[in-house]
Amino acid sequence: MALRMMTAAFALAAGLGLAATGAALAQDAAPTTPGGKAVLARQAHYKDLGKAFGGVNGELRKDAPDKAAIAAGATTVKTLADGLPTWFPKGSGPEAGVKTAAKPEIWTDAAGFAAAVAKLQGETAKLQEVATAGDLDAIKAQVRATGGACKNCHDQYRAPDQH
Ligand code: ASC
Repeated sequence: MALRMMTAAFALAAGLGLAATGAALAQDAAPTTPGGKAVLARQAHYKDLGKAFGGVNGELRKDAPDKAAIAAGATTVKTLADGLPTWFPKGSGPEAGVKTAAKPEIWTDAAGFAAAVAKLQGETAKLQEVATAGDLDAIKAQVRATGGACKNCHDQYRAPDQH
């Protein structure tokens, strides 16, 4: 029950994240600076990440989850998480002139951010492993751990009013 509520909350968070991204894209002129372009690229990557993670959560809520779809989604999540450090080039913070929830602390506390990203990467690697193995209880537990790593980073490095 608690897990169901949590996965529903994650899916809701993912949906809200997509809506926020779409609004940001719609209201800003296309950026021309490298920093501004990096913000938009980053938002597209997070949209893909949220979609893949939300897809895994969606399968887990079904009576007969599609394990192949879960494994494929988990692989996408893991691959995106591995690339995440490249999504934050210097100049793609609030100074980019494009609406972004990325806090300056990502760059001023680079070691702390790197640690939070490493935590996510560790959890997503485990998620891919258990998803490939196919034990649904293990997958659900690891989805929770992965969501915790998402939240850990958001709590510290994402502006709270930009969900
Ligand atoms: C999601 C999503 C997030 C995380 C976060 C975990 O599905 O889009 O940002 O989970 O809500 O707390």
